[in-house]
Amino acid sequence: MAEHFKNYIDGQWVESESGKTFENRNPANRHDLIGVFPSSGAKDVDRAVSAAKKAFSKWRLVPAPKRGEILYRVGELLRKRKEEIARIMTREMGKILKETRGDVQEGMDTAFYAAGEGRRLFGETTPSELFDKFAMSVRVPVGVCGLITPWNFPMAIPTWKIFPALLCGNTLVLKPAEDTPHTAVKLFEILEEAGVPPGVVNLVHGRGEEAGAALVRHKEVRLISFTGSAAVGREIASACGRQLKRVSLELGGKNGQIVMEDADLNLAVEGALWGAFGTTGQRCTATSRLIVHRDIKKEMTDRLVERAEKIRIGDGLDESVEMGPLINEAAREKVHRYVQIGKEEGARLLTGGTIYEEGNWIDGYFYRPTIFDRVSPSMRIAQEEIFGPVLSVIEVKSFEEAIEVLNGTPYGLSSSIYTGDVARAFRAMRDLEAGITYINGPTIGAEVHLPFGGVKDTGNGHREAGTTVYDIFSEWKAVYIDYSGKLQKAQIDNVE
Ligand code: UN1
Repeated sequence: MAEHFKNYIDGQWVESESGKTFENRNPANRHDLIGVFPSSGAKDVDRAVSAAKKAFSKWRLVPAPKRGEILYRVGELLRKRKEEIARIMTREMGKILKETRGDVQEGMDTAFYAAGEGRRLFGETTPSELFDKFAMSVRVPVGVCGLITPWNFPMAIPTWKIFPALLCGNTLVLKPAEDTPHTAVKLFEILEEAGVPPGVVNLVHGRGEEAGAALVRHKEVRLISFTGSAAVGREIASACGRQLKRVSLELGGKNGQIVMEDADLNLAVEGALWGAFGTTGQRCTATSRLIVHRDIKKEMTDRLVERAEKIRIGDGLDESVEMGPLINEAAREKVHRYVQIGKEEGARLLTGGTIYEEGNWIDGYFYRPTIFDRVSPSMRIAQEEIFGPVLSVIEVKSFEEAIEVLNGTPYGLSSSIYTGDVARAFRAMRDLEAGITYINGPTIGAEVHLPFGGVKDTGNGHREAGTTVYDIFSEWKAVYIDYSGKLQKAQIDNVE
């Protein structure tokens, strides 16, 4: 019998109102049933939002340093259960253990950062223009937040949203991706154990079209934070726009790595392999374009192909495996469809491009690391997010052309340049249209104390992580204290 999981509402583990469920299976072996989860609808969301609303009246008054102490305990519990959760995560979404351990680590880092922020959460004081008057700005919570998260970082991304939301005094409802509900359950067990009061955090499982949409529509939800595809992001943004609801979006990428002729090629090869094939290419920061100077293109692609063909594919729970499966059948079909598109567009397939069904691996969604050469910047495989292990190599003749090609997509999340020339590094830092630029490093691997997000179609101008995420989850309030004992009129009494 498969284990049966529940929603977490108002401090209780509860069934969905309808009793409908969905299955969660291991992408490395579809016969491995992990559990059955509630397929929630509008009624469940309403229950969770009511609980969050009720809890808000008390939680917003808890001193921020105290809220921070609870988050510190959350970080400690994550540390204690890191290995257990990493294994659960690998089984549920496929990426290798090293990476799922990193995912839990990212959650811990975010917890400890938020805990420290409890004793900062700074506002500003500034002189008033009038005598005997004091002026300052303070942060206040937004209210009930709706958080909708993807499956590729099932721990890190929920924590990027949950911890700052809580620290700022908000209460929330999380709707995690249907592919990774088990990791979310583990996180909520920890939140409960750490002492987050009932109703402050609520977990509702289900499909985006049902539970997610109900959360976006709900009148009492004051903020939506979503990480996922640009198509869904647009829908959410327009629904929130009509309701004048605060919305923070972190959407797709088509990230490029530039390699100039003066680069350290060993470094550039290592970086491209990790950026393109780490997490089976399923990061929004993944390197999907390699923009290479023509003088070194042959050597670079020869080395990449040789290395890509040696990548050990398989179940991520096996420590010797270097690349796990794609998340599900639909994802694999999408990747394979893009490979056909690439061929039809006239790109040359250097390696991969096929489903991997060797030995024990016929029951998972495996795909070979794939490299296309002779890709022109306007081809669909160079423009659209594939979200899989597919790298498109684009040859350029100059630094200026490299920058232009890198900037020539609708997205702008991460970017990278490998060069030995400090002037080029600084120019790239200035001219690349992206929220993140790496010099001599791959496009993946952002750290939690720096702003994370992108320009153009990658989002709507917000930045998660760093200090900037606290601007998403708090409202600014300006406060004036007049101790002159008389009515003073700004802009009028201070004019000579
Ligand atoms: C994502 O792919 O949605 O920078 C997040 C990175 C990770 C986070 C990726 N720390 O690659």
